[in-house]
Amino acid sequence: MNRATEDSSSPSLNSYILASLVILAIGLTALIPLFEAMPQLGYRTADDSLSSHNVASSENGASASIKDPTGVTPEAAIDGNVTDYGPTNGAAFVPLGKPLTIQFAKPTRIGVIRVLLYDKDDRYYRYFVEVSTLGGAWKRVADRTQGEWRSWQFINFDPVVTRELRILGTYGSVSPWLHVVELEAYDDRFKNRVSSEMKGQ
Ligand SMILES: [Ca+2]
Repeated sequence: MNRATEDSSSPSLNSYILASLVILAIGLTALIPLFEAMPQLGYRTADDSLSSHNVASSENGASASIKDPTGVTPEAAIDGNVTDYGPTNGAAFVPLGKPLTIQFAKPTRIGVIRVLLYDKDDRYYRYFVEVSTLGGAWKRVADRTQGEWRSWQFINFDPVVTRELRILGTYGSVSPWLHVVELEAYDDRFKNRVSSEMKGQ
């Protein structure tokens, strides 16, 4: 049986090993773009905690602001801390009628928002939440300007791609402030997970 080799000699075991290594190297090189694309495809290899998917957290590059000189500590609403707070600390203090605005690191698809309003007493709030559309207008995704809204808020809506959202208090039963201990935003893929992890809170 004739087999072609570079020097016309018979193929040896070494040439088979070399050929196998070359094929393996080509195969691995072809897979690199796939591995690089995995984060964009939503695959996570290490941290799959719910908070790692919260695009409104400072840890994930979001920023918070209150465009009013009386509003203070907007960053407390996106710091991931939902346990250390009191009547004068641990929340964004937002005057009624003024928005707390949260900007994401980049335009992102969201369909679920979870908010913790100050809940160390029986007070309640009224508020609404809006997201900016890519055209620049604001779209209201939650209108809670009626009723009594306390503690953890679960907001679910048709998903939108947005870079920015805002929450604005319209009423506070104790004082003219909206106290936002934390606000989180997720892709609607996490709706069930966000909802189930609220139990017991
Ligand atoms: Ca917080």
